[in-house]
Amino acid sequence: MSLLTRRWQVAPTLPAAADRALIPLGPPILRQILFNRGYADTRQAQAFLAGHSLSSTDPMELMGMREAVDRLWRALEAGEKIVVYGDYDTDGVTATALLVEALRALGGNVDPYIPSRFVEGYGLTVEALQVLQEKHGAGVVVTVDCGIRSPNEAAFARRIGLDLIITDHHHPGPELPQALAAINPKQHGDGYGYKDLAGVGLAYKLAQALYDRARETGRPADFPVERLLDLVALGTVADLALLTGENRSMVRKGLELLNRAEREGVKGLILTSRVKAGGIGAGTIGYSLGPRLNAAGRLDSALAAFELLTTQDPGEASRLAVKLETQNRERQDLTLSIYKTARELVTSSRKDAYLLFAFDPGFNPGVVGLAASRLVDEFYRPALVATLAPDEGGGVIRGSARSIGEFDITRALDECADLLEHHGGHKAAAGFTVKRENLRAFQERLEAIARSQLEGLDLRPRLVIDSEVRISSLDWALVEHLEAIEPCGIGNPAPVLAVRNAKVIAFRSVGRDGGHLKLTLSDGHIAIDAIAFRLGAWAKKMPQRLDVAFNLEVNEWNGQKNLQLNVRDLKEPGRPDA
Ligand SMILES: [Mn+2]
Repeated sequence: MSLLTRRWQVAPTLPAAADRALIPLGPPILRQILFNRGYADTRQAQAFLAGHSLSSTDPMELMGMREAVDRLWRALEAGEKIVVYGDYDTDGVTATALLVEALRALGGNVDPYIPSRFVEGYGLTVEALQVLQEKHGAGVVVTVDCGIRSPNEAAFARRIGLDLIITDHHHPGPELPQALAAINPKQHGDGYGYKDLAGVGLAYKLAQALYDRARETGRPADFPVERLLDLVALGTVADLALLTGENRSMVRKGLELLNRAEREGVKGLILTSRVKAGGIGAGTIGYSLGPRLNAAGRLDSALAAFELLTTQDPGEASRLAVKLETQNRERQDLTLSIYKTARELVTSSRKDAYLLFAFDPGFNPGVVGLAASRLVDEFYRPALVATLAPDEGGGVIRGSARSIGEFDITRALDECADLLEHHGGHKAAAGFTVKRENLRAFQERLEAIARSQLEGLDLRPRLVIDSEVRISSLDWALVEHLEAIEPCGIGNPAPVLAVRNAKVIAFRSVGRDGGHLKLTLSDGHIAIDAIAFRLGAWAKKMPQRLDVAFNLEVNEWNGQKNLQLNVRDLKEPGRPDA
């Protein structure tokens, strides 16, 4: 059970005018949720519900796209070797698979290259670029999900006469790489209307532009580019990109493809992870499919995940899916043990820390980010977990950082750039390498930055409640309306509803060690079942009435479907929300 109490924050009631505008779209609870998500007028709300993107999605509006397409087109026509240079996480692997498939379908001579987390680490290296030119005979290298912070490597490529095209969605650093083309909607001067594409989404934009060129030149490919959206859904959700705008529309289409499971690798994953085909949502990717695709790169080589996604051989697909399943179990065990050690390190040092920092030379570099995430979940502080970089001869420390909404970790690392070898990432997640002799100074400066920004703030996780409701309003029609909000995840959370002062008519703790709780709640007329994960301790001192925050769900059991509250938090009535 979490040590933290949550702050309940009930969303402000929508103004009457906004409510009137949204009346045609559904019942009051849905209208309130649309308003909470920022869709205040009919047109925006309709586009959201339909999964349409309101901004232009023309790939040519991305800066650098024309140069990239011109160069790749020349390579395609000449049969020149193209290498797609990816990353070892799910976003990077799906992006690599997507672009390799797209270029191959256009008749391209393409090799994938995914660096090893253990040998090379993240991103471009001059050694790899040299090998790609000399051994693979590459004339063009296209990066996906990496490269925007590699000005030195881009300069090297230029020196050896290797054309480099960068596609990356990470925040650019102060110096942009002088590549043949750099595509990144977050770079200064880019006018593309949607900024939150994942690496795989950006790879898709490049594929789209290439297919548009193919159509214009009368060289049609043998399959529609939309068929690659299953990969976009996997990478976008696994990378924790916002599920808004264009990402939302691509993920929705991608989920349809995933549920049809035409790709052999997806069939394999569905079997080994015991996911239900037809029932795959964003949550299924986040909790089941994404971690399995990630596991290969965390423990060994991400190429296994790439091959799983691109193979057309059912036998190979099931062999690789079994391999990923085994690696995922191993990854879970490793994460737990590193998390426990890191937890001891951070709790033994200081109790009032604004930032958690755990370094141990024995940590496995593949899972330090996952351990950092668990520390953030438990303590609600930015957390860094670091280990010795295995490839750097013992003098360099490599780590992962995860953060909270109140603290932009990549900006904080920028302020420590003079002490770091490499760093980069997003507001909420980043990576870094630091020389051993700079470790202490780095840690101290980072702690000072965290203190200056976080001191005095009420640092507790918030639970935003979309709407207070009555038990009598929880019916099947509402479930159907709420389905239109899917896919839910980052930037579009699953709707949280709350009932006040519900009568507890039955309860018992369930699960191993009684960690969970089953409840039956009532408003005096209607009863409804609830499941409360990790809240089993309430069974020891259950009040007669409860305030309950929950997601409304359908529970399927023994062929029976029932409405169920999936409890997010419990509170005694009358206690303040925050
Ligand atoms: Mn990414």
